[in-house]
Amino acid sequence: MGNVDWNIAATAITAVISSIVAWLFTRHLTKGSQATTINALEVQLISLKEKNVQLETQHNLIQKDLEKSKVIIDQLKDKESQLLKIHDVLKRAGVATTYHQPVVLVGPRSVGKTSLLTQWNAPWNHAKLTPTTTYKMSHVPIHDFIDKDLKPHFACPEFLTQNHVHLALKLFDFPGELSYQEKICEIIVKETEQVKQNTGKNLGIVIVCMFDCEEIVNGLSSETYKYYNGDLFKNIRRMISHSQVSIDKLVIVLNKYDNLKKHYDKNNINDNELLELCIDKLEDTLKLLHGICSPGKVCELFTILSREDMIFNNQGATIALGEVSRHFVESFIGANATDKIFEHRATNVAAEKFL
Ligand SMILES: Nc1nc2c(ncn2[C@@H]2O[C@H](COP(=O)(O)OP(=O)(O)OP(=O)(O)O)[C@@H](O)[C@H]2O)c(=O)[nH]1
Ligand SMILES: [Mg+2]
Repeated sequence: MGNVDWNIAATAITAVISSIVAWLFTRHLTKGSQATTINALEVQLISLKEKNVQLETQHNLIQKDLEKSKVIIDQLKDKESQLLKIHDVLKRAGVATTYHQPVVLVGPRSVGKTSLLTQWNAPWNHAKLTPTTTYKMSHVPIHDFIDKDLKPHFACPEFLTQNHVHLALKLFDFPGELSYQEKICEIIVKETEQVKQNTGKNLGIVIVCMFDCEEIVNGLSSETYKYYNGDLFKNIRRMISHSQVSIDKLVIVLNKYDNLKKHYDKNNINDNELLELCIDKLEDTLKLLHGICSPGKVCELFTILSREDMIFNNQGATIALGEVSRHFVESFIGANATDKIFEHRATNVAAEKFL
């Protein structure tokens, strides 16, 4: 019994000692791993502290940027309200577009080309005229209207606004000398191209052929015949066949009617008869213009354009203006509205000479 107990006690003691040794060993091991963990945590802590410092620095920078952004936002808000005001003004102001009908005044010396131009663009100018020495271009306003389609504003293209359309003549006056006919041809070609391009319409040139109609009394002067027999009209015909020019209207202006009338005062002949007589007498010269446009585009009228006694004596300048403008204005606002603006028409007796 005593032996058995001792064995049990020895076994128990051995187990207890083993457990103690194991516990001590484990404890030793645990202490080692805890130290490692602590070290790792300390390293992490240091790095987190560094990160914290970095984040704080970043935070401060962002804070500063935010302050700056707030200032910029306030400035942009001011700008926005300014722009809205400008938009409002632009919307009400609209844009203006000007289109020009090119018109050339041709004829020999002293028939009254510059007199017609002056009555159209500066009728208040009564100064004495001198022969034209070089060609000159002037603008003559003919009609303004507001387009039914809105147009992008040039200052802010996404903004559609009212389009105020101005229609005007681009009027060319030349010295009445043969040598200038080459220049006239050059201008006709250039202007035909430009009017089509600028308007996007199938438009052309208007030619005003001027005559001193008193010449029919004694037969046309050789200067007049030579002028209309010059290269100008031959070249125009050639250029038309090459589609380089197109003529929308030919207005025959029989100027100095006051002088002509004096010769027929006693003959009891009315204006229409006198006009037919003139066209007959001009037949040979008008034949030189044959083919530059269709008969339907030809018209003629008497004018008195002298500056003396201008208010009471003048005749025809307004009708002539209507005739040079009519086709052009019609292409923008239609025939009915155009007829209301240019009520009076010239006659087209000369058309038969163009058949
Ligand atoms: N009696 C009369 N004189 C006119 C009339 N029209 C113009 N004149 C005069 O004729 C002269 C010549 O007129 P202009 O207009 O200079 O003639 P133009 O065709 O321009 O002449 P150039 O420039 O030399 O080619 C001027 O003295 C005008 O006052 C008219 O209807 N009747
Ligand atoms: Mg002149």
